[in-house]
Amino acid sequence: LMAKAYVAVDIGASSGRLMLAEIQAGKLKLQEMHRFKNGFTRENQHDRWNVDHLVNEIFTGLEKIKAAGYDEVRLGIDTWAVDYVLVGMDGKKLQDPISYRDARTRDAIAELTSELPKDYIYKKTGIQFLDFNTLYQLYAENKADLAKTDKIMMMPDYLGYVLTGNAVTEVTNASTTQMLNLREGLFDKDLLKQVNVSQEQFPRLVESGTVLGNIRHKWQLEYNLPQTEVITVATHDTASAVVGTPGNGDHWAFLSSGTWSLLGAELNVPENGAAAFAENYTNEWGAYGTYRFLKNIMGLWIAQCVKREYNDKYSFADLAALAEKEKPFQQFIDVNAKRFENPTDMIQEIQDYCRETGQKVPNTPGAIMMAVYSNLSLFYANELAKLDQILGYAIDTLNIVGGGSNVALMNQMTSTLANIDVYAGPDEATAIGNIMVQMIAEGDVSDIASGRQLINDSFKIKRFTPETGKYGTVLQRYQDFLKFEKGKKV
Ligand code: LFR
Repeated sequence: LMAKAYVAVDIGASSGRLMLAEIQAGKLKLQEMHRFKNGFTRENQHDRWNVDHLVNEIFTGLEKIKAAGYDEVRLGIDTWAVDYVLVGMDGKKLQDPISYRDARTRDAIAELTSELPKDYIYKKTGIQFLDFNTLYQLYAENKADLAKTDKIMMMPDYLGYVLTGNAVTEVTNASTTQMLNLREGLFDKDLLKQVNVSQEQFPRLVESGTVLGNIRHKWQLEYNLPQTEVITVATHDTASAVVGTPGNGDHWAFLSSGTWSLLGAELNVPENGAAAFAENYTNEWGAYGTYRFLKNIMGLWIAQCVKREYNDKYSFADLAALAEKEKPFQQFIDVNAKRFENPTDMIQEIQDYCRETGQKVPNTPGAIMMAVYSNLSLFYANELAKLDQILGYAIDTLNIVGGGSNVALMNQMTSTLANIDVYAGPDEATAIGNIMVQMIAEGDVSDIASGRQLINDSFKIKRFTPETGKYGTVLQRYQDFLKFEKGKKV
């Protein structure tokens, strides 16, 4: 008898993959079956995702899995958050969905919060203010399109809907809309009203780990697919990444390092007091009643843009090797400055930033990448210090997962700057977390704690320890720099 096979469809802003997992001899075995590119393109005045392409790639991946001899699989889908598809009365999408990096929401926070105050929204939702939250996207949405909308489906829910014909709104991702009420556990009526959307326009809310249904017969006829049961996992990629992070003890922090760097801690009770509000920390809902208390940091997006602007002449490994030859901390950069969110030319933007702040301008690929890695590491260390303060205990280890966990240079710098042990890996934590929720739903793994133990036993995790004192007062000086820069823009 063949072991049960599980498939994670994990789609990020820059790439997607289908990973196949099985438990063999007490270990989780993971295989990449298909990988494809993702990205938004400018169409009809907006930056849009090509969702039909994503659906096709899922079918291609499933065909490869069938060809490899798997006749029956479970499947879960996770993607980035906040973006949604408007579905009309005929059950079809009205248009290709607009990316959260599109400029349409630039002034939306200011406009909406002039009507409903920020602290009021934060108390209700516990969600950080990011201008691309679904709340502001819906606020900026074309009113005629919204009126034609039967259902608003979050990205992974939409993909699940296309596959099975069944529509739900899964909570880990729905929480990133900044429209769920923490106390009631439902969409908040005031916030819905503020953006002219009715509760009925969202498919019913479900927890992660529920069965969505079998893949439609029509797709089975059109493609050569295995028999596939879709399970609604923790559909927000970051929620899956945290499930897939094998933290130890009670005081670990996670850093999910991909297009974004999501740094924070897993909590059982949300932390939406004054300090969390002041530092714009978020309480996204996790699987099994947990909260992802974290902050979004610009992350490898900066590196992805730099790589693309060098026409992909260098791989990420090449870029890291070039950076290693440079001196760290040659300039301070607020990596979370808005200007880095979607610039026309990232390299130019970094150079302009350094020029405008009177610092050395990096000119070679190595120097630019060292500036990026140095400042991401500084930013992480600064946020770890804030986490200690807000949570009232000392974080003792940082688990870095995702593609960024392969950058040893950054792992080591972060460990030294923050003066804590860093555990790096697994790099496919998101797919692993996706699969873990399926395995728990199917009874193959009993709970999240044993799931994390299984991850610890199955994957190589590297440890980095602080080289105490090596960088002197650089973190302190970086913190002063950030304060100074913040004070400038009033
Ligand atoms: C990471 C992520 C973040 C979310 C951002 C936008 O891929 O899902 O958690 O804030 O993308 O959706």
